[in-house]
Amino acid sequence: MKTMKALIANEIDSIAVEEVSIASPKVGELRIKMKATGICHSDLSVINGVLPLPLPCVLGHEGAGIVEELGEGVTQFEIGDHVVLSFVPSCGECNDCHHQRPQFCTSGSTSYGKMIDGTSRVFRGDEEINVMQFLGCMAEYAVVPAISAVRINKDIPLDKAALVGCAVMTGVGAAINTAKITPGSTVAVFGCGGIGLSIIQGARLAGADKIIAIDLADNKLDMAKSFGATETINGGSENAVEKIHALTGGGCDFAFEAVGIPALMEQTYEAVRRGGTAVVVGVGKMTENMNLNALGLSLSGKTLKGSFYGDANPAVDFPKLLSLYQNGKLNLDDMVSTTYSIDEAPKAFEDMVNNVNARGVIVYD
Ligand code: CXF
Ligand code: ZN
Repeated sequence: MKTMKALIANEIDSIAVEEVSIASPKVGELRIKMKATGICHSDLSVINGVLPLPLPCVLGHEGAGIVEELGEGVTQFEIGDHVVLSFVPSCGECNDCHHQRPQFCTSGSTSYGKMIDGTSRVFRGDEEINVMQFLGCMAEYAVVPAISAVRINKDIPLDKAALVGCAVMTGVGAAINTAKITPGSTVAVFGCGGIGLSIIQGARLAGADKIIAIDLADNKLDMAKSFGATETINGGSENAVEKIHALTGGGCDFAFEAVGIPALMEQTYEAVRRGGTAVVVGVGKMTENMNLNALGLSLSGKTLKGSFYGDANPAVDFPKLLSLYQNGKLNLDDMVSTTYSIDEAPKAFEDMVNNVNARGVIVYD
């Protein structure tokens, strides 16, 4: 057992940085010395109950660190390897993994909040603490399934690399893998958080001609421009759908929803031209539904798609994104707008709610 600080959601709307214990890795697991953890809206969704996870739970699902201990049977990693963590363990053996859909691997589906074998590694006294997405990496250490880790080059700064574990993979992947944006396309992105900004970067990489960013916060729209948006719309003071139609001559080719709000999902669908593609990336509430006109879907010939984890194969796509970063094509430096210590994690969440950052990142010694 090792003691460590971790950010724990104890009950709905109640978080605390606490000292807890973490056990050694078991068969097929790794202990990671965390170096950086991004703060994501999905962590907030666990805190406020939108994502119903068993509590108490160590938050964190977007992280990077260094392998410090190998569990029995682990041969694919060495101590000292640098890794980015994937929030879906991909076993490589199930039906979905065999069909190039590792983002839908079900290896952990019966042990949510625990490790894949259904037991915990994190303890507060005798009490078992859950972890988010088999990671719980908003902590000084994390014990994770080896199939949740992807080795990366040691010369990549880990605070930048961490973002590839969620926001950047989800966003760039939605643009490139899910929507398959083609050069010269017109694109609209609703919501300019870490995922929306990454969709904008993905659209830029795919050669989109117009990239229209929509948000309620003007500082987010300024950030959107710096990552590649060519026009911006403040959805609080303008009718976004009308303006997108005006800017694109009747609707854009691709539109993305990156917030998780049904009304915005509907606007995303309305924003695309006939035959265009609307992609929902935002994670909404289980209790809410979006409305589609029953006549319109067929007559408009539009495609409506969901996108989970950027339709990624983490083992292949994480290194690709990091190579784009190293070659100056993907801007991760400006995505990390503020770093915090683990003790400052509650402040980092406040800043996220107040739209302060492109991404806030917790860094560890
Ligand atoms: C989420 C999706 C639901 C599980 C946690 C991660 N994606 C992005 O934050
Ligand atoms: Zn996330």
